[in-house]
Amino acid sequence: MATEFKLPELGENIESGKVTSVMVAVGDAIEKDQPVIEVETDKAALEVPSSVSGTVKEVRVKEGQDIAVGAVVLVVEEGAGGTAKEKPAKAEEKKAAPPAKEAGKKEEPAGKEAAPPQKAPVKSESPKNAAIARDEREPEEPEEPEEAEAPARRAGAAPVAASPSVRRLAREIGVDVNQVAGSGKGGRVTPEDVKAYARRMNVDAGGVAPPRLGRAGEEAPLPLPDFARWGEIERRDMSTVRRRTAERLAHAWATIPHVTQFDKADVTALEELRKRYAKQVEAAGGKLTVTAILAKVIAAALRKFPQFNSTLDFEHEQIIYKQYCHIGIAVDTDRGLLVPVLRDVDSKNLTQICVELTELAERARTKKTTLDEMQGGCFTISNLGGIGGTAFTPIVNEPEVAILGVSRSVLEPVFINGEFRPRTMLPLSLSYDHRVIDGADGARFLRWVCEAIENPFLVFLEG
Ligand code: CAO
Repeated sequence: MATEFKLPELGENIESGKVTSVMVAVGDAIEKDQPVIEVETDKAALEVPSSVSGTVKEVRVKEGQDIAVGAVVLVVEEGAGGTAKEKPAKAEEKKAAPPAKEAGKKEEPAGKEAAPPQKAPVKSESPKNAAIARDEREPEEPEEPEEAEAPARRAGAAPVAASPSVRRLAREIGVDVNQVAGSGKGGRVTPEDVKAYARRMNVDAGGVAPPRLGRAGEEAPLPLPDFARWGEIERRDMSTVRRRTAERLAHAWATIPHVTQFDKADVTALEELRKRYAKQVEAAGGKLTVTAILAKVIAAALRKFPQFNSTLDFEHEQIIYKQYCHIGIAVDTDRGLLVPVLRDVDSKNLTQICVELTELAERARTKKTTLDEMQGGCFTISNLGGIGGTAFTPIVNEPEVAILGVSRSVLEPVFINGEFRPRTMLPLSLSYDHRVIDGADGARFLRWVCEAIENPFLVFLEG
C-alpha cells in the first residue's frame, strides 16, 4: 500500500523550512524513525524522520527547495521490507508510542505552493530530538505509566512527572520536559504545559513577529537599481538562517539605542594559566579557551551587575531581572551566525563549561543543535579574536540588553612602574541597551570584567 509521508510540524509557529539534504532515493528501503531529509528553519537545522517503513517509491522534494508543513516528502510502499539504514527506536520508546496515523491519500504539491498543513498531521515517534508531528490525539489517550526519567539537565531541578506521550511531545518540539512546570494532578506535566512552554520559548527567542526584512525602522527598502547595467550579476536565494539573522539584527539595530564601551584586559598571566591547565581540561574532553573563561567571568559579572541580566518590558513598563544565568555564544558556522546557549554557567566549574562549549559549538557547526539549545540566553559573547581584528561593535541580541565583543589579543608595550613591559592585551567591546543601562554602569561592568580576567580571585570575592 502506497503511503504519503508529509512534512510534520516542526515546532510552534514554524510553518515551513528549506530542504538542505535529501537522505534517501527511490528504491531505498526505509524504516520508521529513520531520518529522511534535513530541513533548516529559522531556528535550527533538523533531521526529519519518516513515520512509515517501506520502500521509497517517489521523492517529492529536492535540496534547496522551500517546503511547507504538510507537504508530501515521500511516497512509500508500506511493508515492502528491506534493511534499515538507521537503528530502530529503543524498544521502550516504541512500546510507549501509539501506532502512526495513516496519511491522507490526496496528492499535494511540495515546495512553495504546497497545501496548508492538515488538521491531523502525520505522526511519528522518533526518540530523536528532531522535527516530528505533534500528536493531536494526546488528550484522548489513556494515561500511561510514568517513565523513569534521566537526571534533570538544569542544576538542582528535580525530574518532573510526565507520561511517555508528554515526554515524546516535548522531545518532538525540542523542549526539555524537565524545564516545564506541571499544572496537572500532583504537578504532572500536561501536553498543554509543554505547548505553552514552547510558545514562551518562541517569544523569548524573538518569535514575536519581527518586522519583515528591510522594514525595521518602519521604512520600506529603497528600490534597487538594475545592477546588470554595469556588469554581470548573479541572484541567489537567502538561506533561512541568513534571512532570520538579517531580520533580527535589523530590528535590534533600529529599536535599541546602542552604546559600545571599549576596554582592554591584560591576559598575560591568564595565557600562562591556560597553557598550564590545557592538558587537564583536554583530558576531560574540552578545550580551555578564552571564550570559556570569559563565560565564567561574565556569569560572575551578571551577579554583581544584575541590570545586565535583564530585559526591558516596555509594554508593562517593567524591567525583568532573570535569576538564572544562561550565556549565548556566537558561533561562526558555514550556514552563518548561530548563537547556542550555555545553561547555568554560574553553577558550573570552568572544566564543565569548556567541555560543554566544545560540544555546543561542534553541534552548531554540524547542524545538531536543538531549538531548546538556541533559546533563553541572558547575555551573549561574540569572540572574533580567533579570526582577528582590533575592535568591533556587536549588536545586542534581543531581548537581552548587552553583548560582549572580543577581539584578538596582542603583545603590546604597556607602561608599568616607570617602564614599558611586553604584555598580552585582550581588546573587549561591550554593547548595551542604553534604555536600561547607563554609560557609567557600562564602563563599571567592563572594567570589572577586565579586572576579574587579570585577577580571577575577584570572581570568588565578588561574583
Ligand atoms: N585572541 C587571540 N586568539 C584567540 C582569541 C582571541 N580573542 N580567541 C580565540 N583565539 C585563538 C584560540 O586560542 C585558538 O588558537 P589555538 O588553536 O592556537 O589554540 C584559535 O583562536 C581558535 O579558537 P577556538 O575557536 O578554538 O576557541 P574559542 O572558544 O575561543 O572560540 C567560538 C569558540 C565558537 C567562539 C569561535 O570558534 C567562533 O565561532 N567565533 C566566531 C564568533 C562570531 O562569528 N562572532 C560574530 C558574531 S556578530 O557579533
